[in-house]
Amino acid sequence: MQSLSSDAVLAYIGLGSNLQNPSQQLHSARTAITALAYVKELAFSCLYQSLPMGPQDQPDYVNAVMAVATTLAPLELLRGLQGIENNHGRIRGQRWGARTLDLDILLYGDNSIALPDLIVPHSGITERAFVLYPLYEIAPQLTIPNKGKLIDLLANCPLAGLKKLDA
Ligand code: A4P
Ligand code: MG
Repeated sequence: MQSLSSDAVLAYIGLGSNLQNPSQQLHSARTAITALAYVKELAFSCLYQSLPMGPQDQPDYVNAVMAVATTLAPLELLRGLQGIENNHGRIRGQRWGARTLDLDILLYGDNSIALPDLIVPHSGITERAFVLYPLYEIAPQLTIPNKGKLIDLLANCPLAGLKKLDA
């Protein structure tokens, strides 16, 4: 793994899958993210099983959150993650439909980004148990830009069927 300069940014990535062995998809994605140039893994949450948000006629999801240090610019990181999604057989069909792998940039330092292709903090972050609980596991002290303390957001977010999976 390459070393990162001191101007690296702490970013959080949300991982999700509900097709073709979701747990394996997430393990493989973790390896691929760590192999990206200028990205270093700092932490990886447990895997969580969650009920689908959106169309209900799809399998349950497996979700996790990863913390990385990166010197990639936000859009460079997004393109790297989209390449990994594509390599995992991601087919973009129905919005919120079933997928082999979804990689979202949840946070990029304390930046607020509003570009046509990239909204950070990720929209919906505050209402999604499958994001907030794994995030809390690896970053309990976190404050989400313009949204407040993670622990307060969690207190207002029902589990909605979220279950931690055995390692
Ligand atoms: N985009 C904008 N901001 C970001 C960001 N912060 N990170 C753009 C990543 N991408 C971002 O995404 C559509 C576009 O969002 C991209 O082209 C990118 O430029 P996509 O992955 O192609 O499509 P999508 O994922 O179907 O749409 P969307 O709105 O991103 O959905 P979400 O929010 O990713 O939710 N239920 C459970 N239980 N667990 C899940 O993980 N995931 C989804 C998808 C639905 N239901 C789920 C889960
Ligand atoms: Mg997405």
